[in-house]
Amino acid sequence: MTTLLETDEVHLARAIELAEGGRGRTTPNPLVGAVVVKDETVLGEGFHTAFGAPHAEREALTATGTADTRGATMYVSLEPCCHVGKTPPCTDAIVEAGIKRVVVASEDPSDRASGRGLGILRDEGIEVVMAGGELAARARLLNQPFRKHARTGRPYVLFKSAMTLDGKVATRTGDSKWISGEASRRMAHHWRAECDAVAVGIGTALADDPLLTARVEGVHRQPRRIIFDSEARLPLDSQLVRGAGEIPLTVVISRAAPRLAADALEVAGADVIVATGENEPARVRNALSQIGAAGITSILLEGGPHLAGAFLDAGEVDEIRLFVAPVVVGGGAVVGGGAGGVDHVPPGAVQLVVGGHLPHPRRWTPAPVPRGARWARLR
Ligand code: AOF
Ligand code: ZN
Repeated sequence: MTTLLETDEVHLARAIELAEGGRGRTTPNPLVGAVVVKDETVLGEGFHTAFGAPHAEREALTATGTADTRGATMYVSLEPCCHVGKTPPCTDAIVEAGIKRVVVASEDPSDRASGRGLGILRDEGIEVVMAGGELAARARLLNQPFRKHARTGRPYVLFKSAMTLDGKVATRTGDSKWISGEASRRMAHHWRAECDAVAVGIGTALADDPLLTARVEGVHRQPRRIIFDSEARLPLDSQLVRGAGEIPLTVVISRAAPRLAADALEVAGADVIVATGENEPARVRNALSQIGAAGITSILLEGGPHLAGAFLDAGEVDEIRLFVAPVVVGGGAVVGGGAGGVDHVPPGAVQLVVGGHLPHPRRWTPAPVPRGARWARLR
């Protein structure tokens, strides 16, 4: 790690900002931004716009047009790649362009990267500078799903829930009217579209017959739906199963599930996976490994305190976002709403959304904690 000049920090911060432009379109690949600068003049900027599209480094170099890039510095939010994937190696493009210095905000933990590209650049006589501190933290924070998936093979889990002032939780999913207002509904639907998959337990699926799709303006794709259904009880005529042809559906069952029911779900178009393990947390981890192996890097976990509890026990909740509704439901039960409860958040009422990253022994959430974030300790 080397101390950056103030101008370096400005350009690197810009590269991180540019990376955001690809949000929701690059998965399972990371968000990456790059800037090419020579003699304090920005020659080109770019970011990775979509899965399969050119990498940020190539976009930025293309944007320099006819400018002479020899001797320039490249600022990039993620370590440049040196492999041939959907696109050729960025290290080749950097060398060909005559870049003499590369400033990198975060390392790429995936197997085919992990410093290899940086070594190649150094061998070519290019100065490589790794950022530390807040810029590095910001760059890593951009790509939490990519990073956890690369390190563990399991998807990043974002647990979303809603509760009242007196601690009643919603039984119903994102559309739940009695606890979520319109603003929180819209927000939650955007989160669905930004994740590779949305997961609920069978209890929620049976109670609500949900679609679990992202129904909000500006959405580019639908998440896979994942139902944790140990006994394969998901009805064949549920909306989830009926839509399985258009929007992928995974049903996670256990060995105890009746074979006939599991086969019927598969015939109806669902992907059925059998989670193995001695107890529920072990089965959650096993399911996540299988889901991760299928290329899912992030899951929005919705609905069902039971399922959320199993994920928490498994140590697999990475982030929590919680809507707090300004209503008091009363009554003794933990679960409120529905008959006898309030129907909706009063019009104009302010809803809070609080959240934070959970501490984890194998952190993909870096220190320091960026401004505005808070640790949430649930246990
Ligand atoms: C990106 N965009 O701007 C950078 C990436 O299959 P490919 O060729 O698109 O390669 C994807 C990998 O390349 C990705 O997992 C990451 O390790 C590396 N860098 N990826 O999608 C980019 N710079
Ligand atoms: Zn690349």
